[in-house]
Amino acid sequence: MALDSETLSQFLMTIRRFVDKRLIPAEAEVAETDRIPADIVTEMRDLGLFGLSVPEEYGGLGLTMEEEVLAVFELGRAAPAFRSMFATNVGIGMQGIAIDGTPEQKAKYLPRLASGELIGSFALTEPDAGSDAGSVRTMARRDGDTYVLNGTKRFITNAPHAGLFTVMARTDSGTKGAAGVSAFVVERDTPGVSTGKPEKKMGQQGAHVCDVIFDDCRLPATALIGGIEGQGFKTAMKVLDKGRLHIAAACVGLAERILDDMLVYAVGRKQFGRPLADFQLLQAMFADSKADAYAARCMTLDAARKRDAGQDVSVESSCAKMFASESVGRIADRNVQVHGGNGYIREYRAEQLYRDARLFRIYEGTTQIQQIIIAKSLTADARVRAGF
Ligand code: COS
Repeated sequence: MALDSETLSQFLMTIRRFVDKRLIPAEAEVAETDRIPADIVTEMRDLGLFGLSVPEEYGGLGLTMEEEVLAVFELGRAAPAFRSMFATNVGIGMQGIAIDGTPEQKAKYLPRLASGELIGSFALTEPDAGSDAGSVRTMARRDGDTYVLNGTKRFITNAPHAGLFTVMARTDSGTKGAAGVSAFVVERDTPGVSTGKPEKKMGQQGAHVCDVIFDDCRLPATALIGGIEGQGFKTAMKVLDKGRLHIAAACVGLAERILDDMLVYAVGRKQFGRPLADFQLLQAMFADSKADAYAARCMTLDAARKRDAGQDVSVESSCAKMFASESVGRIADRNVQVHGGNGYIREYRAEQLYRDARLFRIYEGTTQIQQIIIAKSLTADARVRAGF
């Protein structure tokens, strides 16, 4: 349910204060220790961040997509590792259940995901199935009232902390591609589930990814999301349609933060006897960055409103994710440039945010996958219009 405007603006102000007073000051420590302090995680839980989009009847805040992106514009201003802590619960780690789960699955898991007591992870990618998500090899073999799961999932965000996985696995070995894939909820303590060593990454220290291995892991038949086989790929795509809007919003928040950092540095730092901000070559970078961030904000909000209105936003979601992630990459790069030599030095945040932003163009679908989704839809419509 949509919040009234005063409650919404108070909520957004509370998040902004939390980001400015708690998250941004802790960035250096998190980057250094690769760990988000426990008291910050507790504060995130108290603010309801783990349940932003979980329906109110299941204990979440029940935000609309528009409200969620407004909240994530604020949260995205801090280094992305903080958002990652709760974002799999808000997004891909929970949405499979929220969108396609049975009433029993929703009642069993959503309240604990909303409170942050349970961390949810989305397990789609495999060593040989990244962009080609329909080619997953993890098998779920039906055996009486159970399924037996075998396979390895790769780069699973928050897997080291997860208590629950949404797992896409093949239930029909005879059907190649998307149609043979089903989605399951798998509890961490199920015998046969294990996780690998957290990967050493280029950026986003404090957010953890690792392999998840299923070795003769026996699940009750009730673990099949929605209770219908062969729907798992579609569930994953619906989850990603929403997830990509969330990522676009995170990119907008970070883009606006980096532009602020760039400007503050440029008005303070002098060269040739004048502040950097006086130089027109740098002013062009500020202007391009503002236009990039503003366009990404408008596109993300528009797509979110369309989703709230019940429209299919697969194309808009891909446009927003592609544009916002590419634009935050450009802005992060300009920020390093404006900082000059200091931009390459750890003490300044410019180099960290540059590395952190790089992932946005890759996960939840690379820029090239977004291009394919957009172009496929456009050409299909054109064929219909042109009668081909
Ligand atoms: N919502 C609902 N259903 C969808 C859908 C969506 N957004 N997108 C596709 N589908 C359906 C299609 O309608 C089709 O259904 P039918 O077989 O009933 O016609 C089915 O799913 C297969 O779709 P398609 O043929 O388009 O699948 P492809 O194998 O060609 O894959 C891409 C399409 C490339 C878009 C998909 O594999 C993808 O998104 N890959 C990237 C995965 C990704 O983001 N990975 C990151 C890891 S997750 S953090």
